[in-house]
Amino acid sequence: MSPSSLSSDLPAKQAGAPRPDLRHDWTEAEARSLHDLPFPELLFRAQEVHRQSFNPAEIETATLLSIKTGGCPEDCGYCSQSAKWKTGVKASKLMQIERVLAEARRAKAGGATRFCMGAAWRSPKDRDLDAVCAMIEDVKAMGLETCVTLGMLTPPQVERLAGAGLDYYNHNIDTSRDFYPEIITTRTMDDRLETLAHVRAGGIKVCCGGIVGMGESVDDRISMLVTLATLERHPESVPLNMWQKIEGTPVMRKAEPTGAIAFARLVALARILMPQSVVRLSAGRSAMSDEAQALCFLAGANSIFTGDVLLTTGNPDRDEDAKLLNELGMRAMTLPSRLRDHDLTSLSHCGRRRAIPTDGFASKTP
Ligand code: SAM
Ligand code: DTB
Ligand code: SF4
Repeated sequence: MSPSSLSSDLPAKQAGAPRPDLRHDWTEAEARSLHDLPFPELLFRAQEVHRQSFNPAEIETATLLSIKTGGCPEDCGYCSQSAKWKTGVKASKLMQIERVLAEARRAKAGGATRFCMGAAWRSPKDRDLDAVCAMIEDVKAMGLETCVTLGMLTPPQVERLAGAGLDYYNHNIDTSRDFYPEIITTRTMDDRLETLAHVRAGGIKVCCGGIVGMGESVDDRISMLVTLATLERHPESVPLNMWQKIEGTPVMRKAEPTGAIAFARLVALARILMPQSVVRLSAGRSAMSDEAQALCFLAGANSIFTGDVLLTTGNPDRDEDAKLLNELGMRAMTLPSRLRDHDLTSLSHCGRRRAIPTDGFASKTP
């Protein structure tokens, strides 16, 4: 299939049954041999795989909002929001829905197709979930895809989020199984995998990736990707974050900067191991040159966060991103029309139902 024959609604296909030709039995040795290929060969293979499922000129754009910042009881050694570290991040309460909706409108006006809401919780309380479900319903009603990241979930909590019409749940495994205890001690990799299984069983699409540059080895990075690629179903979305330096965190003492080529190798590997997943060049773009970002797109990354903040740290502003995409002759993906016809009229909210406008949906190329 030629790239030009691919339509811009390809990610929508991932909601369907998994393709029988997707592999879920990758070994770390195989992944290491791919990773270590001569760079041009690795990129060539990743590009071949990329073109089978995606238009390489298109990039998905999502905007993040921290709806509950700081004061988190977990001890993730990389995070500005853990109450255990003195990072200067002030703890705040759950944001009022009106403010969240105003930010979602801004994200939509800026061209984002997905709005991701993050909360610094170990796991949400049921009372919190009432408010988050209302946010999901209202953001979805604007014609945006919804994603939340709230920490660990029980099956009934997943059911409530699914009932609110949630599209994606972000829950990262962050690193390899071996390196995990060096970064986080208040939960295990298996706790993470358990929530992911609940999310999957509840019919919500999975967004799961990790962080690079926390002092882990290349084998740890590869092992993290193999963990994702050997799940029963690959995550629909795989965010790869370059660690954003946070003064006051334990990772600050062990972090090593990751070069653009090393990062692009990882992107290419993710693309080859999980051909139909959207691979997001997630946190860390502020510290990357245009050329480094372009290299990641060539390696198969096809999603970015837009908007000048992530959760607590910076991101390139929309104008910069627009200029980069324009210079590369690339464009932002538009939402599949399927969403207009189906999801927006079939929401079964946490008890609320309303007429949902389907106008104002024009795609916007930054
Ligand atoms: N508390 C929830 C959780 O841990 O799943 C949601 C919020 S948490 C901030 C979401 C993800 O952000 C983490 O799993 C981690 O992968 C990423 N993250 C946090 N701090 C980061 C940093 N300094 N640099 C890069 N990624 C980071
Ligand atoms: C993901 O993988 N990266 C996002 C999102 N999922 C929630 C978060 C990045 C956070 C970067 C550090 C900060 O802004 O605090
Ligand atoms: Fe809390 Fe999530 Fe940060 Fe860990 S990554 S400290 S769980 S907000």
